[in-house]
Amino acid sequence: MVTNLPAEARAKWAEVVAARSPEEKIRLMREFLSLVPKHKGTSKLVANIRRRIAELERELERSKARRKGSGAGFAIPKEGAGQIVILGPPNVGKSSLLAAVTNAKPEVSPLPFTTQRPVPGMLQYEDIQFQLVEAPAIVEGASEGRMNGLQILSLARNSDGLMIMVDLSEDPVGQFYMVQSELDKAGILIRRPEGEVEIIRRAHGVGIQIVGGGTLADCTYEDVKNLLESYRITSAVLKISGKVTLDNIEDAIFSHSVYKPTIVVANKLDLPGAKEKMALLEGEVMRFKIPLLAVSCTSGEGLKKIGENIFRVLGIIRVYTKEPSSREPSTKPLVVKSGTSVIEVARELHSEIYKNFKYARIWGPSAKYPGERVGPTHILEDGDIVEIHY
Ligand SMILES: Nc1nc2c(ncn2[C@@H]2O[C@H](COP(=O)(O)OP(=O)(O)OP(=O)(O)O)[C@@H](O)[C@H]2O)c(=O)[nH]1
Ligand SMILES: [Mg+2]
Repeated sequence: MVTNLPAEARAKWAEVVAARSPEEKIRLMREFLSLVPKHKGTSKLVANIRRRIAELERELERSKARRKGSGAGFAIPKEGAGQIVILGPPNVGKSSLLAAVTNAKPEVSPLPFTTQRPVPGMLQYEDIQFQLVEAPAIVEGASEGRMNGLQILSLARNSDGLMIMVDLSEDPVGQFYMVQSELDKAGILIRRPEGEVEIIRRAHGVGIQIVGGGTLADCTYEDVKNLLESYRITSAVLKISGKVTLDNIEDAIFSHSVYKPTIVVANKLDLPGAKEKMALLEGEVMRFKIPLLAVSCTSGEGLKKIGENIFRVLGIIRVYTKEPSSREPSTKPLVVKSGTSVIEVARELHSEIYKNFKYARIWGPSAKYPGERVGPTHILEDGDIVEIHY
């Protein structure tokens, strides 16, 4: 890990963060690299910074090209209860799946690289919808910019979750690891890390605040404060979850790694030999502790389970709000993160309801009995009906 960087390097990093233009950032990152001693302990950091310099340089080139009028970004506006980006090598059946489970009508063809731009479609799951977005095929070297790789990876970075798709008539294990390693090189993790850290820098005056449900595993608040100060970060909010180490925090200063809830879908289960390959794939995907589904877009087998798996991996719940004066709750649920409390729902609804909150009545899975009266910190569950009194 990156501990024990010389003080000049830490100070230089503060300049990198403060830099206004990409050109200046690139120059300062190069200067930063020249101040980092090169050994095993810093090799990950050095690789990370080099990648970001390369990314910035490519971004600069792209924005120059855009000004000349060629090519646009891949961003798709989000809709529904979550945006899931479908990632996979050419020809695995991404368009076939999108056509089978959503309202979209993408082109399906035996030729590789048929889909050239992202295609969105809505998937109905019970009373909510997810937005699936088929990304153009991803290839080895995407994280270095091959075949629109950077745009595809930024689509993935901005999503709520990912579906990695592989082909059971090819080498599904190799395909899975190819996609996983390109994501990893782009700082996108598909396995939930033990501790998650997000550093939100604030202009002045908040000091170092630690928020979120996590705990510090091997350090005290003072240690964190001293570490951040050595990088001249004196005003920031740290959102932590899980068990967070000092190393995790130092990593978060440099890299903007993100975790994306992910499911793996193995397609073409109808073809010969698919079941044997599925068994091999299971052994590998298991190590990431993420769901794996076998499907066939041709026969339809397994497709029904997709909605439920997305729902579970996103870690969301549906809450139905009800006015005290009315008999029926809303038919459209409010979709919130699991672990959400009654007062957080009040805040989502209206600032008046939040400010004047008195108590709530609950029906459903989290209620001890129908109409249980609860306070602001009561944690809700999927399917709860909430009646807020204020
Ligand atoms: N046997 C079989 N063939 C399938 C299945 N799903 C898709 N295919 C075929 O696989 C080929 C590629 O399908 P597409 O859906 O276009 O694949 P894609 O991943 O969108 O491909 P690109 O957009 O080019 O990356 C087509 O010939 C499909 O008919 C399946 O479940 N079983
Ligand atoms: Mg396609």
